[in-house]
Amino acid sequence: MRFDPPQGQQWAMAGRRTNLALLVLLAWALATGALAFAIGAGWNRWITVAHGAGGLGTLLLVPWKSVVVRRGLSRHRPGRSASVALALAVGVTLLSGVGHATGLLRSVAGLTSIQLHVGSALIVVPLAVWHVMARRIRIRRSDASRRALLRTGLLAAGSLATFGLVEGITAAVDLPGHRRRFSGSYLAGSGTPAEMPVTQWLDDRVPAVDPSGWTLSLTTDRGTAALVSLEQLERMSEDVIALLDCTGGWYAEQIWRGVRLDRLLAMSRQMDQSGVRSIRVVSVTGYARRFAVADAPSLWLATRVGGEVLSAGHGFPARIVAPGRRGFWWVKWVERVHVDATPWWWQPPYPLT
Ligand SMILES: Nc1nc2c(c(=O)[nH]1)N[C@H]1C(S)=C(S)[C@@H](COP(=O)(O)O)O[C@H]1N2
Ligand SMILES: [Mo]
Repeated sequence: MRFDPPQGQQWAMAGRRTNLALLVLLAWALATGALAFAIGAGWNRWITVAHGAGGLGTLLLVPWKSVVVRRGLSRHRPGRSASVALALAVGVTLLSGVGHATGLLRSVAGLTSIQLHVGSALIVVPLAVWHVMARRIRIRRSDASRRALLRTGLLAAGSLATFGLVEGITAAVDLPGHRRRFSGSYLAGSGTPAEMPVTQWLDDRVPAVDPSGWTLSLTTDRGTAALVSLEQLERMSEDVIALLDCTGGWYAEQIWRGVRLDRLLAMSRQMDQSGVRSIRVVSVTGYARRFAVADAPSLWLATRVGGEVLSAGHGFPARIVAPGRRGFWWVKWVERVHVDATPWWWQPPYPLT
């Protein structure tokens, strides 16, 4: 004869599974979201699909989670307000994510929906860590059973279907979100640099660079290898059509004019050495990114866009043009190019300022 556990215990088990599934979905959304910011290539489409499905999947669990929440609230445990804050932050993250994806909500109170999305997600992380510590989920052998696998498969299929539904509606009603790039970004000022947004990664400010006092320093660990004037740069420049795709959620293609980095390095024999592994491009403001030396032939130091000298906001006098990379690689207001033996990946995955 089968033994049926009493109602309460059955619910406790369902609750435990719901919590575990939510935790996995949150971790999944966080990982895919971070990855989507890192990738500029076309296969980023699959990451954004995985990200959207993971996020929307949490909605499928709301009926079960609401039972868990009701039971939890009735027990008056400490940390209740932190749990409510977590729920709110998750809600804001979901709303702003869907708002951006559909185009129904592009900005709130001076913040773009992406800024809101990332900001609230970063609030979710510590709260979720606390929540899991305070309300421990015990992992059981049965979590890896065939039944559990089946449930996981159902949740994954349901999440993808929900994502497909949102995408389908967006397309059918022709919401703005239908005309986004694979990265999820919206078109903004292609071919018209003046209409392209001026964006900083975090807290950088547009500096006023005096062209008469500006020279580009090419440096190695042993010191300055060469100084390059703006006129010299201009003389070595060529046109390159490249698309800037900001993680803030917009993109634009422009005709840039700049010097290819491998040709720039070739100006000094000290720069072009065999032990050199990476190129660190440093802004007047201190903002910097490191590139693999092997990538130098597909990177440019640009002085012009759309035939005109760069505006202050867009990086005057010189900025990196990095086709196929997300916007935060396109260092503006460059004053120094440094080469050394450090591997390119020896840097935070995203800028810290
Ligand atoms: N020095 C510096 N360069 C920077 C940034 C920054 O904050 N500081 N932001 C980057 C980011 S996130 C983007 S999307 C592009 C935006 O370029 P734009 O302002 O010319 O559109 O610049 C990049 N270069
Ligand atoms: Mo950006």
